[in-house]
Amino acid sequence: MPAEDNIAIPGVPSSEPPALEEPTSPREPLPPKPDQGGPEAVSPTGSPTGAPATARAQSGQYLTTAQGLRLQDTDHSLKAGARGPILLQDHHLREKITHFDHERIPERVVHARGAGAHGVFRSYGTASNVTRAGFLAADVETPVFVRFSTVLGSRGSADAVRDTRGFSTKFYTDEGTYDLVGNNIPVFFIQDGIKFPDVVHAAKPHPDREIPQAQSAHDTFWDFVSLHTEAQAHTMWNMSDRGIPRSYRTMEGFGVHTFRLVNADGDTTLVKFHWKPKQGVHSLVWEEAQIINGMDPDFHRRDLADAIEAGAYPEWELGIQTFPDTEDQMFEGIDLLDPTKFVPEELAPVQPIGLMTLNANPTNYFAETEQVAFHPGHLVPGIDVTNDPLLQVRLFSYLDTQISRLGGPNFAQIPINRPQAPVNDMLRDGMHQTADHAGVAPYRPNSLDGGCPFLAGQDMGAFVDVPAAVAESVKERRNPASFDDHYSQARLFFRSLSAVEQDHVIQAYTFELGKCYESAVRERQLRALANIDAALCAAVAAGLGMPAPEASEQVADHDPSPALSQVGQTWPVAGRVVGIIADPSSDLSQVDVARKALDDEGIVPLVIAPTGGALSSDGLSVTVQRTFLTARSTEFDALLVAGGQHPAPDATDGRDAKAGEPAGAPDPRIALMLSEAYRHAKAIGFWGSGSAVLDAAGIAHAAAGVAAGDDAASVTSAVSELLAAHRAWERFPATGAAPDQAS
Ligand code: HDE
Repeated sequence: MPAEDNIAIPGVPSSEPPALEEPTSPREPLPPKPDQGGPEAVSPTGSPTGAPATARAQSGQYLTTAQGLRLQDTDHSLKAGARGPILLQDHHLREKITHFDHERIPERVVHARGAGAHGVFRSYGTASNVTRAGFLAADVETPVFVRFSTVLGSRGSADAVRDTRGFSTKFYTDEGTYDLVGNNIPVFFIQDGIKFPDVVHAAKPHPDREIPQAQSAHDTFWDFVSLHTEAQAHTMWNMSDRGIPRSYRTMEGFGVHTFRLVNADGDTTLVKFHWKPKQGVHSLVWEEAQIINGMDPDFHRRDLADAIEAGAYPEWELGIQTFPDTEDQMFEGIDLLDPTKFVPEELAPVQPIGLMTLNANPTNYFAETEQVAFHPGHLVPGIDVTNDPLLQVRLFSYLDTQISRLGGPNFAQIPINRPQAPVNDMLRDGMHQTADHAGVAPYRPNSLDGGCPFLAGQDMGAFVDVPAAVAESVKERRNPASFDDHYSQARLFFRSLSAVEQDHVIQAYTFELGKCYESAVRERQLRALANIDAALCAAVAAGLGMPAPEASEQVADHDPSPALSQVGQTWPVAGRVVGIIADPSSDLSQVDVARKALDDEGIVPLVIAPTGGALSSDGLSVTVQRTFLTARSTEFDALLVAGGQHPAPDATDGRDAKAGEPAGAPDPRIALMLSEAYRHAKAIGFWGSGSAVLDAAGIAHAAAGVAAGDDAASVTSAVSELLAAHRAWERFPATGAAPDQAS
């Protein structure tokens, strides 16, 4: 093994390297990998079992049936002779195939595609004045499981699609499990949950051909959101860079609804929850996202797991915006019960209340990430709901959906869903009951089981519904008038973005509407844009080749919120991925300097060379992680060029179309990689013979975001600085659509 291989590259499949030949000596199952964790070992009713983590999985050295019977053969069915028919008596075959036939469960109707991780939440105690939730008291540590997701796609769909992302957190608190089931966008499509099936039917693939998968760029989606104009604020966020996050690690999270906190004195405060990523908020470029979806549909899932495996634990600060619990539940003219509205941070600052660190990958995707069941109604004392009509419907929906998804009412007993607080619930029997309940009296009051379980008072940690007043009213299907403003916050969001971000929004609308077949749908959406921002509408209309309509409504102007822009700051670089392009002519000592410098900063260095194996010269050897065939620019946040002039042996367009014309030096795939990275505003650094490679790719040495130098150390440090700003947007002039550009 090369000496410098002490730099660990994430992605290792197993906890021990495999032998070349099939192992035949019986031994115990391998332990989980060091980066993996699992649900706490508690009984179905929340009692600690003390069992070691490995006891969760398979045990014993030999293959057995589900009943523990050891088997001698699992490759041949029991047949009437070597060429004869299979016998029905083959109990092992029937058990194996029957179980396989039922391996799949219904995927989530929305948020089917997800990735999960374990972690811990440490509370600062700064929320103790507004909530009596025990896990929010000072310095309390609570285990968490988080599931990130896209909304629209099926379970096997691509990660880097334009979509909202789910951000669900399960806090296993001492007072019962608390779920914060949020999104990466603080506003939602609809104001009343009764429309949820409609918006989802519109956004999912068309029911006749079942296309397009995991996309909003189609007629039914834009038909719905242009008719239900309350959806315009959310779609504006979707069309912004927030719709294509760089990573789950670089997303904000929002509880969306307003919740009601209650403190020890019974005082109530209205709040909105925010997750702020320590890694910063970053996004992909649309072309990059499209390439990723082909090259690596698991991009976000892999990124999360690799970062945790590499020890670059993602962190988010939980924060709250607080509002007085007034009778009208309004704040600065914003209706706090309208989930299509957010409150700008400039009006109500986000106050940090704790830090979440994700530090372990799931041991088994299905057992944990697929079977985890979130529910906005999983509350703890000190956190209560409001009358937001979207939240109210969710309070019904999430329990109900698990019954068909997880096969019955006992899903809370699945290990990942087990509370880590004592459970004594009088719920009995049902499909998949795994608790062996003792006693004869699952009812209250009783005397036969000694009266147990007893009711707790508030002083004993009971959840007590806030006695919130309900105004005298009539039964009716109607929204309050304050829900009528559908455009002012879409405008506020758009006008808060920098010019480069506005350019992306214009392009996203033009792309999505350009994919719609019906011009009536496009035109109707343009009418909505006309009410949001005339310059935006004009730019999109120009791209579509359609006239820009006039605004039809007077829309209130709000002050922009600079906090909404993602650009203009610097962020930590740990967990990013840098590709180092090298070939046999590269100075390997310099390549090694770059690798070590990146590793020291927590950045993952991947060496890209003409062929696999290792590059060796002068007694130095560097392991190759990617070849010119397997690498694509999209995997890297930045590129360092330490060579690449030598075309690989497979650089012929017959073998790899990417290696097409012009053939020769440097390998055309390196030129492609560099030109993509350049277009996607990524940092590029080079030294030595890298200079000729940049020339061949047509990249100016002095271009913005390009770092040149004589040695790897200085170039790597310059690239790391560029990475901290995420992208070199100044490489391209941005026009944006400032309001004064509107005619
Ligand atoms: Fe969900 N949503 N939702 N949703 N939602 C589900 O629950 C639903 C809404 C969100 O990682 C389902 O267990 C209704 C808003 C996330 O397991 C289902 C309404 C927000 C996840 C459901 C909403 C969300 C879900 C599907 C309108 C952001 C993934 C499977 C009233 C605040 C959770 C499941 C995970 C999942 C219903 C609106 C976020 C069907 C009826 C608003 C992150 O119950």
